[in-house]
Amino acid sequence: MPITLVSKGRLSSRWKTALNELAPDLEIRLFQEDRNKEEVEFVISWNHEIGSFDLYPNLKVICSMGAGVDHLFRDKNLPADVAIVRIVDQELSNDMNEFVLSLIMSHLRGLNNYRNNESIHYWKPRRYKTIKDVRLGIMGFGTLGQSLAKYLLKLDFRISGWSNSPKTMEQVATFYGQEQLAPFLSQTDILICLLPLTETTRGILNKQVFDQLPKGAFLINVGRGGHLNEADLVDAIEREQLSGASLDVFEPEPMPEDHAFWDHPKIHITPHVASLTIPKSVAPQILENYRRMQEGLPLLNEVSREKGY
Ligand code: NDP
Ligand code: OXD
Repeated sequence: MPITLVSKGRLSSRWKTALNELAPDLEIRLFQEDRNKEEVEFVISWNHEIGSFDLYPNLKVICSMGAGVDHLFRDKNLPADVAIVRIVDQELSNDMNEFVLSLIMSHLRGLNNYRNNESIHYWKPRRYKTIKDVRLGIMGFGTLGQSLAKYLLKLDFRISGWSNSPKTMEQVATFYGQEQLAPFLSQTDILICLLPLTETTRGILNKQVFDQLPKGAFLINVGRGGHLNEADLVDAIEREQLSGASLDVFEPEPMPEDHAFWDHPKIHITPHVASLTIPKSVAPQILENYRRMQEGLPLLNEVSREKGY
């Protein structure tokens, strides 16, 4: 039975190669060339055209090409009895850890500011902060959030995490639920968003949240663009409630060329590159799920439809 890649924007050929290296006899199709869709029970997808899955009458599993599944839940017609699985991968966590560390250090040492000064040939040394001067708050203390905390603890950062349900991690102050959001925020100098985008978390990075952070706090958003209320961010920076932000994710992506953030001196932009799934690294878990589907076994990394992540 074939697997079909239903993807806009992720290089299908790399996925096909990675899967066929481990399973040379498995037929991997591309959506555009898939003539016999009734033969397909398992698809791998990223940013599909809404309605694409309606064409697969025998679909059993949709596998996200990434950790996030909000791109799938955009589709209000997802077949009801189809299981949704996502990527959980050490390489993905490692890359996220390194990326967030570089954003934190860039903020502490004022590198974005020097980049702005460089463009106008302006020599202006400033005081900088170090690791011991700040407290990090990781919003979304799941696979990536916890991995990040463990990584940063080794560098002696002070860390707290906020999630839906209670968590414990040595040397980390953990908070959960709406009631513990305020105490979490009040002791966070650098807020790192690693939440999934759901109906509950959409727009969560807003004035109310910013105003509960200590004055001059910094925002790092590597979750999703839909988490951020953009006008509230600009306003919080203007009021100096926030000292700035590093944003990796946007809604929509790509961010439009005329978007005001491009020229904002205190907003640092990267084009959704915090951590990119490496097909070769995740091919084994995808093939394992394909086998489990065929044998009617429980799937790995299955997403809750109810929670939306
Ligand atoms: P997980 O599902 O493992 O973790 C999500 C965490 O968010 C959990 O701790 C969960 O709580 C918490 N959470 C969810 N909803 C709420 C809520 N309403 N209130 C409080 N906490 C909540 O996901 P991952 O860590 O694997 O990935 C997180 C996100 O990172 C992805 O969904 C994606 O958007 C983003 N991402 C971005 C990348 C990039 O390149 N920029 C790359 C990869 C991922 P609980 O544990 O209690 O359920
Ligand atoms: C992901 C992403 O969710 O790339 O994996 O953002």
